[in-house]
Amino acid sequence: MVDLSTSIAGVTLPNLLLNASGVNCRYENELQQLLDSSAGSLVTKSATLSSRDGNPEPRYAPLAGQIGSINSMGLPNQGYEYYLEYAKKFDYNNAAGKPLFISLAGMSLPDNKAMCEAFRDANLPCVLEINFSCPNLPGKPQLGYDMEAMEAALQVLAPIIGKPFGIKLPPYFDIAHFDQAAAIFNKFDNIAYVTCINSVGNGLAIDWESETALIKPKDGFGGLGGLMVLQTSLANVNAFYRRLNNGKQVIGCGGVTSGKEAFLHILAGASAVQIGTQLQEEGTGVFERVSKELEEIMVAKGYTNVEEFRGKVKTL
Ligand code: RRO
Repeated sequence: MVDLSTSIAGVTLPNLLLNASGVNCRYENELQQLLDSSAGSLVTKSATLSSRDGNPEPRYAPLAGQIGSINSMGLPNQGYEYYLEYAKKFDYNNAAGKPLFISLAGMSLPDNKAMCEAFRDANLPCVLEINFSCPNLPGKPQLGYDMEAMEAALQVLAPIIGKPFGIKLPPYFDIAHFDQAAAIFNKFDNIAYVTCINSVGNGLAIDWESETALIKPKDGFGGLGGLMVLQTSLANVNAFYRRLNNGKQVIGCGGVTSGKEAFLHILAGASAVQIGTQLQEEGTGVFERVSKELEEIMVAKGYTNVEEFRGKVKTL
């Protein structure tokens, strides 16, 4: 049989598939569904200092033809204390061996600082993933597109977190931006991984019959995910895989609907693979199906573990 296990930021995942933050992970019962599934780990909904209801509905829509989704959720979450309490009672010795990732998305640097301090003080074995890339807050540009502000934030947060952590990045579309962002991340020893990518920000989906935007917030503008962003995701995974040093890893996210796309993410350099839109559409059974499909591809190609082909995409 083949081995789908992986290690990231000092924790071992029995299976390299997990949810994308934001999907099926706002409430404890949803997190339990992930624990009960074949996912190898779970990451919580990005948390803010105080709980938020998020943007008005409809705020998520799948797109016709199964090409992906658009969302402008607006960071609905229970507030970081809810996820801190969850992390405190989480069974880190669970029989499946699944580690816990906690996503934080403060509305300001002081908010991020306060949340990181609270998690540091709790001294738990969960891994923090700092989200620098929410595209859906009216009036708030993404930190991930402001290199100076992102570096300044990391200078404050990385020492507070102290131990290995990850950051969730927006997609970049220019080689100079890959270079600049990677040069910043390489300055921080305890950045263990980057997750590429968050949704492709500010698309507009319109129903041609009703001539109406599919979602309500921001005049219909929202982040794109799913199959239509696969190649952008693969490029970002590979760009950072090639540029990051000192063992920094990449988690792939974007466009995974089957074992084939999971395989492509690993070939591009991903150490783990998150599933967002397809999880939203299919439910937590997606993990068993995609794991099985990935295993079948590996068997057919003669691979027994993911290290054998990670990052080994061939170029012409
Ligand atoms: O809640 C959201 O609107 C949201 C977030 Br925080 C994010 O990081 N990515 C996304 O597509 N939606």
